[in-house]
Amino acid sequence: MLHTVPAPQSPAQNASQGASQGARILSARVIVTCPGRNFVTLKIETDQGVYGVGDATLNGRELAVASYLEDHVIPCLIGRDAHAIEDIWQYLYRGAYWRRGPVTMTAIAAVDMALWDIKAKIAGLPLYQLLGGACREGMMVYGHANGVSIEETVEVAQSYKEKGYKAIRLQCGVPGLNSTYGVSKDKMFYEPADADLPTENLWDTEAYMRVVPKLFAAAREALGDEPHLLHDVHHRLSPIEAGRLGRDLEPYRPFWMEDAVVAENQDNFRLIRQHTTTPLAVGEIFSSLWDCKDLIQNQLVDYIRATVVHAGGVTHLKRIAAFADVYGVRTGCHGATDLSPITMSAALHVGRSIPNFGIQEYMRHTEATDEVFPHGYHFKDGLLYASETPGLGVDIDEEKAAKYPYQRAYLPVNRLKDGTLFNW
Ligand code: GCO
Ligand code: MG
Repeated sequence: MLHTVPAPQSPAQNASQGASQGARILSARVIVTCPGRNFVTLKIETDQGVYGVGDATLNGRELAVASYLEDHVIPCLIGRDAHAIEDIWQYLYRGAYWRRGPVTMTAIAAVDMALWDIKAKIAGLPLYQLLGGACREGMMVYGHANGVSIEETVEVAQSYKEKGYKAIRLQCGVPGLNSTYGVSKDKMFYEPADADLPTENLWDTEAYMRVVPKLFAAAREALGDEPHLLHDVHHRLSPIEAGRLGRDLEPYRPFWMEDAVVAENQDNFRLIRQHTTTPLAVGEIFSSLWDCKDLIQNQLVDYIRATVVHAGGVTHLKRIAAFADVYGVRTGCHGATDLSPITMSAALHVGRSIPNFGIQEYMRHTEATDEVFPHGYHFKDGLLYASETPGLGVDIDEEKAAKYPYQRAYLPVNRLKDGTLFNW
């Protein structure tokens, strides 16, 4: 849907349109494309001919965000000053009355990214320069090694090490389970949203807890002391089980244990902390600072994984990072394939400009995705480098995008052997 009708002027709106030169929002469009997986993109055009792009992808719930943007956000944007990023953020957050939540915050994030893209293009600077400038050159990333068996996973991890990766995430199959989170047929392009309706997986905590320490022992033995080794529990343990797993992994000095438990109850992490010195990472499904405020200020986690697209954009992620810095918590932004190259680009500009950058997740996108989203960031010797072109340094090729229509796809669900629905 193309919205071009100017919104009525309110006094507040007039105020926010005051000082800056030009760049009013003329129109905004949502583009849905599926070059191997679904991506939702917001493109905002200004009366200066400059446009910006923002990622609005929420895996398995893509069209909800598209509708939120088209039906409820875009009509409020037309005619506004594209430079008034903070005011527009507040307008969409406070002004909606219904705050937070993944759909709302993803939509706000898309607007925010697109506006930062516009501002930086108009300034003629790569975005990180507007965010305070470079704190470092490249951002350390971690790649994903996975395999059905321990041996296969370690072999893949070796190949990541040879490609120059300084940090590698390890996930292997669990004996007795046909499939599990993090293990894919395609070693390079892991894609969990694999079916038209949710696939049903089985889960077995005891078998899982037996295999992971063995995986880490084998990997440390084969890879040596240097590479950082990471693991994602994907929300599947109780706090006391997580404490045990963390302790079992300590001899192999993991970089982090991610999403060890569900995080709705932030006190869960207090219990884990009492039992292990394995560093903890959390936050890929968090939508705002309010989801991690207690975890950060009580120093219950070491890395915060909230990212640009699902946590309110560049503006809000900067706020989360600044808050985390006060407590010595570093960033480790989510970077799975369901986050489009627009998010990756934005995350790298944020990462480059903050003092407490920790690590960035990096899963390669397919060739078709890279063609739909041409971008200037690149990988070298285990680090990702942000684009140096003005703006975010990423675009959407709409002709190519149009070749890949939306295909419904869901993430799997998990059940225990007795049929109980469990966390996936
Ligand atoms: C990760 C994540 C992903 C998520 C996926 C869901 O650490 O990369 O856990 O693999 O499962 O992003 O959409
Ligand atoms: Mg994860």
